[in-house]
Amino acid sequence: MNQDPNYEEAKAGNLPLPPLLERPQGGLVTTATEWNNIRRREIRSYFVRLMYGELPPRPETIRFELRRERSGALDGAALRREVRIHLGNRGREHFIDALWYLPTRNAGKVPAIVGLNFKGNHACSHEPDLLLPDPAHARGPVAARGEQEHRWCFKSLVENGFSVITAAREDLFPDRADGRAESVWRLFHHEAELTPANRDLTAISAWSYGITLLVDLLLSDPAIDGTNIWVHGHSRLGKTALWAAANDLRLAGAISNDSGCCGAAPSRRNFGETLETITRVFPWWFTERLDAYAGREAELPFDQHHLLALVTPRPVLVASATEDLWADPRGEFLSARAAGEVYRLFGSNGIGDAEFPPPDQPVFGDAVGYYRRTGKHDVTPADWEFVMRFIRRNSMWK
Ligand code: GTR
Repeated sequence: MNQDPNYEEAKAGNLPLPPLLERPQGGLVTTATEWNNIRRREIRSYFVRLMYGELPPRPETIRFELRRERSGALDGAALRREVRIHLGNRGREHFIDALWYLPTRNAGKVPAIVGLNFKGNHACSHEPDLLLPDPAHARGPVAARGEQEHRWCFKSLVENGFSVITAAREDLFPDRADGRAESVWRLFHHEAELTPANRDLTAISAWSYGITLLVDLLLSDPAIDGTNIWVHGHSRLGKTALWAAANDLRLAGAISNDSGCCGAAPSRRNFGETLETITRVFPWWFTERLDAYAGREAELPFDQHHLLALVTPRPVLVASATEDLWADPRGEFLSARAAGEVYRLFGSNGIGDAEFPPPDQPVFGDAVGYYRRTGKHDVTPADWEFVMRFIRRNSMWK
């Protein structure tokens, strides 16, 4: 194996996506209740076993420490909080630092967007007074302030009435093969169990757990509309956003941006990144059992449209970028369309039988959306415009 990636549609393979509603031992799921009670659990357990593992359990204690609060942040648009989430379990401790903005002007409860970031909270905004990462968590070079500000657009989001909250992936699981030893998993396991070989304790589940902790924090403030908390994630954190939404039913919906292989893109298509590459390069993201399916994708009892379907009946938006062929934009679209079969059990039409759309022309269907932004693998202000439009269309909040 270890071949060059394929970028030719004609060679992507025409494997059918496996059925969503047909049970392995036979029998079709035909109602939303059967989906929720039977098939949803079955599919979630496949993903646990073969791809992401379980999320860590609840710790014995969770405490929120407000380290700093500033009104008038972002040129007066936001109330900004920097909160440390302290977790305790069996005498062990771990913390996660959250950066949280609330709109200054709001009437009533506000919707919220929750998502992890790649390079630290201080890298998501140029504000000079943001706390820098704690040295205990900052391993390797610390990113420059505001280095990834364009990926967040905090000001535009709060001006549009959203609260936004983020934390760094590294606080949950340092993103490397030996990151497990310093990850949130150490609250629940002895050092000897936190080796690179113990792949049931995955980074993607640790990151998803971070999302659930940020939801806990959001819900501690009555200004947040608890029925309107949306998870967003880019790339590996887009895979994370989908897995978080599959597990945390408090999330109102999910937005996966360029999530690609093991995110929204079907494993069965040979286009861009494959299971062979991803399991070889990023083994700590997944359970070891996934490795065996490299080159044998058709034997997986699910594909990634099953992951999107785990978000039902809540809305899901799948976003690609025209130059991000590694993430297989057309495959991401096909998953989004296929997931519609389950949304229809809930009375939503998904994106119906829409065709792969031209760049920058979203298909915002009924509870499922897809678009392909012009440009590279990234999150841009144009992405956030699409995201806000999708959320407005698909929530009670306008
Ligand atoms: C790539 C990886 C992708 C995606 C990306 C990212 O190297 O192959 O699956 O996760 O990283 O997170 O930016």
